[in-house]
Amino acid sequence: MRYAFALGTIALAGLLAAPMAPALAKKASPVASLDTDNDGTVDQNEASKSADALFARLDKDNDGSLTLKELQGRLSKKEFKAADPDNDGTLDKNEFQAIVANRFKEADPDNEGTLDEKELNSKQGKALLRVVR
Ligand SMILES: [Ca+2]
Ligand SMILES: [Ca+2]
Ligand SMILES: [Ca+2]
Repeated sequence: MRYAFALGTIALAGLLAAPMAPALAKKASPVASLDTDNDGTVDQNEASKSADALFARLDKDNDGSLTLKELQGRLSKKEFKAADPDNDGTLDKNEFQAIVANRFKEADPDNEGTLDEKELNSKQGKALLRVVR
C-alpha cells in the first residue's frame, strides 16, 4: 500500500516537473532535440517527423528523393545500396523512412516504442540520429 502510494507520488512529481524540464534540458541532449511532446523520450512518430524535416533539408534539388551525394555522408555506400531496393540510385521518402524505422527498432531493444537518453546514446541510437537530424 505504502509502496503504491510512493509510486503515485513519484509519478505526480514527474508530471509537475515536466513543464519546467525543457528550459533546463535545452542543451545538446539528443532526446531534447527530438522530443516535441516533451515527455522525456523519443517515440517513432517524433523520429519520423524529424526525419521528414531532414529529408527536405537534404533534398537540395527538390526532386523528392535523395542521392548518395545529397545525403552528405550520413549513409555509407553500402547502407545506401541496402536502402535502395528498387536500385534507382536515389532514396525516396518511403525508402528513407524505412531506414529510420529500422534503426529506431534497433535502438529500442526493450521494444517499448520509445527511446530514452541512454538508448539514443548507444551505437544504434547514434546510427538513428544520423538519419533524423
Ligand atoms: Ca516524446
Ligand atoms: Ca534530390
Ligand atoms: Ca530508390
